[in-house]
Formats: sequence, structure tokens, C-alpha cells
Amino acid sequence: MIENRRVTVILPAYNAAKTLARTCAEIPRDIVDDIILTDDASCDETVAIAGALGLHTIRHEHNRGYGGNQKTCYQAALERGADIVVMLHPDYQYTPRLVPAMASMLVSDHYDAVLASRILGRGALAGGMPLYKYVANRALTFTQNILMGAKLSEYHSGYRAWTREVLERLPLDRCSDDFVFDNQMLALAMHAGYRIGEISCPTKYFPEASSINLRRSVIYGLGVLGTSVQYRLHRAGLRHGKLFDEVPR
Ligand SMILES: Nc1nc2c(ncn2[C@@H]2O[C@H](COP(=O)(O)OP(=O)(O)O)[C@@H](O)[C@H]2O)c(=O)[nH]1
Ligand SMILES: [Mg+2]
Repeated sequence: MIENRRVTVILPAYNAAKTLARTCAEIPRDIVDDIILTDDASCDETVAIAGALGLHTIRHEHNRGYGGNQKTCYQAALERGADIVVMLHPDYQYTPRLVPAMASMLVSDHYDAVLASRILGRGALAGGMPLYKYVANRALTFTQNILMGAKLSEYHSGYRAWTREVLERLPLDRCSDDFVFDNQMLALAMHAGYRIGEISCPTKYFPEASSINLRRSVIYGLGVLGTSVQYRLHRAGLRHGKLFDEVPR
């Protein structure tokens, strides 16, 4: 709990057996009340390890994709009474030790969402982010900031905190089941006028922490651009975007 608000960490997992225990060991249990893992039909021992670690575990019968997995996570967190939900990849790429800092930013009531940015500060390349991913991240972020009228350091982090209110109000079922889910969710939050904060976060790249190849990265990048263009056209009243249709605030 932080200031009487229940803090839940959600771990959308896919083949995370090698990194799950290390990730969980660093989640600060003094403030985290609930840890939920949703397994997207992994081929490895993810579910068995999650059980041994005592995590509340939900398993998809069939692989639904990264976004589909998050829909399950967020829904479960709300059903189990979360006030603050921190989404963290169980691939040990981001440090779990920033969960209290992110949750604190939300309870300050200055922010409705917090992104842990690998780009704020200078650690991304030193942490092993491949140069092509870094350049793509910077180029997409530059373009998105213009299209979305925002000033974020990146839109692509897998480490994000949300208040219960945001999760209850955003129509997440409209978002993709694929990787572009994260970007669509963020665009929805911006469209609804929620306040988005950032915190700097070290990152580590090693084989088990990064499986997305160039082809899937390109598909993701095009999806991100499509989301931003749709956002701009919708906001300008030039073209109705289904994703942004009557988003409640
Ligand atoms: N549900 C689901 N998650 C996936 C799939 N492929 C990758 N992921 C997860 O998506 C997240 C981001 O992928 P990752 O390879 O770590 O990307 P990178 O760190 O940005 O290079 C990780 O937590 C993966 O476990 C998939 O097919 N389904
Ligand atoms: Mg990763």
C-alpha cells in the first residue's frame, strides 16, 4: 500500500521462465500488495515457476498476443481491487525497484499515468539497446511528439503505471492484441486528457530480454505511426478515428 492505495504489479508473460524469478526477487514487497502474472500460452516453464513463486497466475489456452495478454492483466488487477497498477515485463529488462517511485508519482495526484523511460538520461545504448532500435525509437518519438502535440522522451517503454480510474475508463478492448496495444493505450489516455509523467529507468538488453526481430519491429513501427496519424486527424476533426470515438473522461 501507498497512502492506503492498493498497489498491484502485473507481469504479462511469454516464455519468461529464465528471467521471472530474478524479476520477482526485486519487486519491493513492502508496498506491493498483489502480483499477477498472465501467461500467454508459453512453451516453457513460466506457469510452474509463477506458481512456485506464489504469484496469482492466469493462463491463456491459446496465444493471444502481447496486447491480448495485457487486456487480461489489467482486467484481473481491477477485479482484485487494485488502486494503482504497474505493468512490468517479466524479462528482467527494467528494474522492478522503481515501482515505489512510479506509484508515488500517481499518489501525488499530479499524474494519472507514469512511463519509465529508457531514453531520459543516457543509459539505453550503454544498457545494450541495439542501435537500430535506438534510432527507430528516437525517430518514432520525434514524429509522435509532433503528431500528438506532446513532449515525451519515448512512447515504447514496457514499464508503465496507471491509476484505477484510467484503467476503468479507457476502452482497452478496442486496442490491438498485438504489440501496438501499448501505443494505442497511451494515445487513448492522451486523448482523454490524462496527465502522463515520466521517470528515467535503466534498461538491460540480453538474449532473454529481447526477442522481437526486425520484421516485427517494422510492423510495430508502422502501427505506431498509424495510431499517431489517426489521433491527429481525429483531433483535427478531419477523419473520425474509431479508436478515439467518445472516449469517456
Ligand atoms: N503475449 C505475447 N507476448 C510476447 C510475444 N512475443 C514477445 N512478447 C513479450 O513482449 C514483451 C516485449 O518483447 P521483447 O522481445 O522483450 O521486446 P524488446 O525488449 O523491446 O526487444 C516481452 O515481455 C515479451 O515477453 C508473444 O508472441 N505474445
Ligand atoms: Mg524485453
